Amino acid sequence: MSGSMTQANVHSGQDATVSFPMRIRDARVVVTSPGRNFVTLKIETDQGVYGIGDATLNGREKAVVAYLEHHVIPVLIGRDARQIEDIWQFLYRGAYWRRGPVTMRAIAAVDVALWDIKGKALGAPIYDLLGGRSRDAVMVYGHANGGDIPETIDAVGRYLDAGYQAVRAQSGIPGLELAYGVGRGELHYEPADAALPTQSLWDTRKYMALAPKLFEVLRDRFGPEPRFLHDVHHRLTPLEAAQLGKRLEPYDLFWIEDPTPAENQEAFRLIRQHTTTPIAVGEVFNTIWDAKDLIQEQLIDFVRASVLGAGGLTHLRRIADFAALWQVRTGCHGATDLSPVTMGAALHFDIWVPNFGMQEYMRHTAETDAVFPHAYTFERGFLRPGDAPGHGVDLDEVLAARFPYEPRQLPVARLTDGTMWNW
Ligand code: CS2
Ligand code: MG
Repeated sequence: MSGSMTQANVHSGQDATVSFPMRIRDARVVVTSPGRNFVTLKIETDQGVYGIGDATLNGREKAVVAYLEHHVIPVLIGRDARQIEDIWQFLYRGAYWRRGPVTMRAIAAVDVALWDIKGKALGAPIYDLLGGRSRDAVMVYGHANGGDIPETIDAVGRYLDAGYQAVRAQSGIPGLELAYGVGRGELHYEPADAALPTQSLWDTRKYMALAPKLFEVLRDRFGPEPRFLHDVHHRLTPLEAAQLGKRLEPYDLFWIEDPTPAENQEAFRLIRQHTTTPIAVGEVFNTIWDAKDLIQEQLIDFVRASVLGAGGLTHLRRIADFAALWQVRTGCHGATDLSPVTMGAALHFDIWVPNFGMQEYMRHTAETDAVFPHAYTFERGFLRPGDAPGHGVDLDEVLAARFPYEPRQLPVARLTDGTMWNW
C-alpha cells in the first residue's frame, strides 16, 4: 500500500513524536543462544520506532532465518508499518505456497514486530489495541517433572507451595530411558539437546499403566482443588487415547494434551465418543485450517495454537474468535523454545481474549531473561503483561551477540522393537 496517508502526529511511547506514514527502513534477523537458540526479527521504521518479533522454530531455526532473509525482508522495506493486516495478507497469500511452520513463524515474527511498533507509536500496550483487558491476570501452568511417580509428586508439591493453581505433571516410566517431559537438569527442561537427534524409547503399555496411577496418587495427596494437566505428546492411537481419557476421568484433569497426532482431525471423533476428559490440541498448528473441524465439531476443549506458531496476533485472534462460537477456549503453547518476545505478545493476547483457558509457562534461563528484558511479571501462578507500549519485550543486541548459535535438534522416539514413533 503506497498511496498517500493522512499525516498525523502521535506520541511514540519512546519520548518522541512520530508522523505517519511510518516506512519500514530496515529489518534484520538476530540469532542468539543464551541456553537455547532463538531467532528474533527486528523491524526499524524511518520514525525511529522499532519492533521485535520471535521467529524461533525449535531444531529448525536456520530454515526460518533463510525464509526471512531471502523472501520476507526484501518485500518489507519501504512499506507502511501501520498496515499490519495488508502486510499479513501479502506475506500469506502473496507467497502462493501457504501455511507450514517455517512460513507461518516468519509471518508471526513480522506481525508481532508490527503490533509492537503500532503500540509504541500510539503509546499503548497491545492489549489495549486488541480491545482492552478481559481479566486482571493470566493463569499459567508450570511443568512438574520427575523420573518416577514419587519424584513427580514432590515436583508438583513445590509448584503448589509456590502458589500455582495449575500444574502439568509428567513422570518418567520405569524401564524407559528419556521419557517425554522429564528433564535431566534441576530446573529447565530443554528437549532440543544435541546437534543430532537423541533417540528415546516409547512403550504404550507401560505408559498406559503408569499415567492413571500418577493422577490417582496426585489427587490423593493434593485433594480436589489443583488443576492438573498432562501432555501425551502425540504418542497414542485414537483408541488408546480414548481409553486413557476414560481411565483419567476420576481424577478430573483440566486437560490432556495432544493425545494423538491431529493431522487427521476426524480421529478425535472416536476419542470424544468415549471420554469426557477435556482435550487440548494445537501447539503444532499453523493456521485456522488445522483446527477448523476440531473446533466446529467440538472435538477439543482448548486450542493451543500460539502467537508464534500461528502467524502472529493477527491470525491467532481469528482462531480464538472462531473457537469462541463453540465455547472452545485458548491454551497458548508456552514452552521455552518460544522466546520471551512470544511470551510477552501472548500475555497481551491472553489478558484480552474473552475465551481464555490457560497459558503454559516454562521459565526461561536467567541468561535468556537478560538478553530479552521484559515488562511482564510473574506472581504466585499468574503472569501480567505490564503496561509498556507495544508488547513490552526488548532485545539486548550486545548481550545477544555473546551467545552464538549452537546446532540443536529435537529428539526422536522409537518403539522398543526399533520402529520409528512420534516423539
Ligand atoms: C511441549 C513442548 O510444552 C509443551 O507442551 O509439547 O515442550 C514441545 O515438546 C516443544 O515445544 C518442542 O519444541
Ligand atoms: Mg505439548
